[in-house]
Amino acid sequence: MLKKNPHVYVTRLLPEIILNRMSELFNLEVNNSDKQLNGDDLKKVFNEFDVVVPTVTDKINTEIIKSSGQNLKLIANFGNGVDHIDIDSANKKGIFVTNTPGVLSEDTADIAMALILAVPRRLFEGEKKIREKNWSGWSPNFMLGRRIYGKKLGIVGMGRIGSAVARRAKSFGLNINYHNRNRVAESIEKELNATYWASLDQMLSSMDIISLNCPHTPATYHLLSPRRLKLIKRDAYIVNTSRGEVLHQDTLIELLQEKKIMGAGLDVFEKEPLIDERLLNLKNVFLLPHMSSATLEGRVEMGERVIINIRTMVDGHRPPDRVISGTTI
Ligand code: 8YV
Repeated sequence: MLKKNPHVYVTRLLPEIILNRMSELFNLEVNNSDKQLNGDDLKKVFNEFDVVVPTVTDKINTEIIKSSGQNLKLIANFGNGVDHIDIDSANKKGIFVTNTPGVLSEDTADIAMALILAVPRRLFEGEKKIREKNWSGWSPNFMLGRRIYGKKLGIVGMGRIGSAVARRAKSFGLNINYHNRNRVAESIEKELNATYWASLDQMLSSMDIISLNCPHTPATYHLLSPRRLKLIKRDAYIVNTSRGEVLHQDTLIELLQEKKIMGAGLDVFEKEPLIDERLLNLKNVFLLPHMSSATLEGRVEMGERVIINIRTMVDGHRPPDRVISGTTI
């Protein structure tokens, strides 16, 4: 149970409308510098406050959880993925963890779809030619990409975001395939005309485009391992809007360099915000700075979910978006 006017700490600047609402409802403190907090800062915050609202940039490991004081009851994450939070340690200490599911699925799926279109059609290379004043005019063999229509798309992780990608991709004439922990309902398979692959290996080796849409959990860390990445067809593309850790980045880079995978669209990376220099030198990759859920509407809705989770707990109920432990795909 949380006290009526909980002392809430928000680790990054959120949309103003959300911070204003929060300050009406709670005894609020915000990291107005908007700079990522270091371990010591986090320990201090965890020790002092009743509720902490972190984001993906806060690494909340066992040590941080251990430093939490008697008052800390809730880690109300601003974001869907919770791989930066040691949920088991939190739960053991009786601290609830919540996230903001659902509200960023469509925005994330838009960017996944944009990458699915942009990489095979070489949009970024074309734009670069113009910007660099390097375009000498049309010719039949200029900037040839690969057709999207009719290609096989393999979705790894058919949750909310994966299904939203599938709906978009279907309308672009892609053939939908998926691998997931559980097979989705028959009605959804029918609606999406989707084929389920129990074997991820088999799916990977047959697809033209692969989209990663599963959460990062211990079970999905390097799910696309070096061995699995090598199963992918030479003329296939990979799009990742989930987490960098879901694929073995080093191997992906090597395969791209050796032209054993045709191209990649990456919105997430291992060790963000560091970008491996080798990626910058590759022509066949399109890189985005973890922005797939970055819409004003999405951020406001994420903030609203955070408020609902805190308020529900203040009212003595279980917060609706409680996360018990990392799930697998
Ligand atoms: C968010 C994300 O922007 O919600 C997620 O899991 O990856 C992002 O799109 C970020 O998590 C905010 O904390």
